[in-house]
Amino acid sequence: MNVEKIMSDLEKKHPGEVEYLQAVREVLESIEDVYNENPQYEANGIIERIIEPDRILTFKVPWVDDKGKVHVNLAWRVQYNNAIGPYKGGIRFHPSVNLSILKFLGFEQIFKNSLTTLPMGGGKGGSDFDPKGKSEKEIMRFCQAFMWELWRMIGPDTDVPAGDIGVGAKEIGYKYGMYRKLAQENTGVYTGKSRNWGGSLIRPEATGFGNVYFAQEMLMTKGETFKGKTVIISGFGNVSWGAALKATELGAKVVAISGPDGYVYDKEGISGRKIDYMKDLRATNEDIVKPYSYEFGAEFHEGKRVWEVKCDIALPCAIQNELNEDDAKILVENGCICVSEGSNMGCTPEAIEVFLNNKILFGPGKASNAGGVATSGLEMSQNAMKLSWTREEVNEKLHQIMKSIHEACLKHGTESDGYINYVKGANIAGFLKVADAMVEQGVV
Ligand code: NDP
Ligand code: 2IT
Repeated sequence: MNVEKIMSDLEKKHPGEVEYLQAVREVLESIEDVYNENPQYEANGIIERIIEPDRILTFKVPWVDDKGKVHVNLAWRVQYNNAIGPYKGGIRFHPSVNLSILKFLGFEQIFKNSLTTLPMGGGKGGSDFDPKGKSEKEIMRFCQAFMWELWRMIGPDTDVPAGDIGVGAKEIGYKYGMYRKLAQENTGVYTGKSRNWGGSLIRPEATGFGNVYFAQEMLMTKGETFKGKTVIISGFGNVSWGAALKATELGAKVVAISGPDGYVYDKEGISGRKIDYMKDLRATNEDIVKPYSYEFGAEFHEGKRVWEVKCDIALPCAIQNELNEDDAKILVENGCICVSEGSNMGCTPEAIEVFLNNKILFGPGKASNAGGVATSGLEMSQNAMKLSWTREEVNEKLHQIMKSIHEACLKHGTESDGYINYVKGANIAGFLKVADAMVEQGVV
């Protein structure tokens, strides 16, 4: 495999799709050796077939605001690869959403879903709709209009969407309601559903819990635990909330969370009621973290980056490329021993290089944040069986899955000096299962 040649051809075909190209390059660089050692992959054109999505649906979403004004947003569903199961992946509503971002997310999702041990293919979707400042009714009308188009493409055994940034339980409710009406069926086509109509316990917490479980496994390779550690987290949404909850439960002290407006530093630790408050803050749809500082008398650092706070463990849980090379250097200088991504591609390639060069523990999102989609997979199983598992059962299964993902990373990512390169490990383990399935099923 000639990575540079593949990348330069891809850049010509998809100019300007920077996030997509970044995600593909990282995977290709990791799997190059394994690919070359297995000629059946080249013979079956696996790279050419895996880097392009199976299909992309692009559609417009016309909707009417509370004042009667008509708006039109763009939306997409990227069905990337279904070699090991139905297309599976979240829907993101954010003004920055474009095809490059959805392709990067869909591509990552193939390998992440493969790592979960469950039969799920990769997909992603979303719209450039901005939920910030929208009323409840506007959000409902937008979700309904979005589903009006998307429902044709999805189904419990073809493509199963879920949430992501800007799409939580409320939006999933509105979308599922419209799907049910149009498709005239009540199946498990969406995950992240409410408990009363087919949702799984633990799904809201799953990404954050899974990230902490994964970090816990990484720490154990160094004889460390969360107990007594200082933790910083970016974001204050669903993923950050779950991570704060579990890290605190394991005896760590979470001292900072952040928003696009800056970060909050709470030296007493963000625990108990303060963690619940994160959900209220996100629910305001204003996307600012500052009010936490009035509510609990903590410091607010306007426009500052949370990575400057001294910590043992850092959990990026907001958005792609949110932690750059300079941030990584500051973290390492401040003695940080572990970085585990809740966000997808949260760290830039340069930041990852700093972590790997300094041989600190680094968990890449496709391994460390796989707990969200893994629990979606468990929700699909419960829906198919028409029953629901207890909180303990789901949590135990999630914990086991995160341990097995960690094992897979160890198997494929341990270097000759004993350092575990989790980026390489996750990419290789995720790739092999899908590539083998594609070989076994022929060129389709
Ligand atoms: P959030 O509700 O937390 O939204 C993330 C927010 O990050 C955006 O609204 C964005 O704000 C904000 N942001 C941008 N820059 C910063 C910053 N410097 N500090 C803090 N926030 C910032 O979303 P989720 O909790 O659902 O998702 C968080 C991440 O986790 C995403 O990367 C997502 O892809 C990933 N993830 C989510 C899963 C899930 O099940 N929900 C599963 C696996 C991964 P603005 O709008 O102003 O740009
Ligand atoms: O990035 C992700 O893994 C998600 N947003 C969750 C996907 C899912 O189908 O649960």
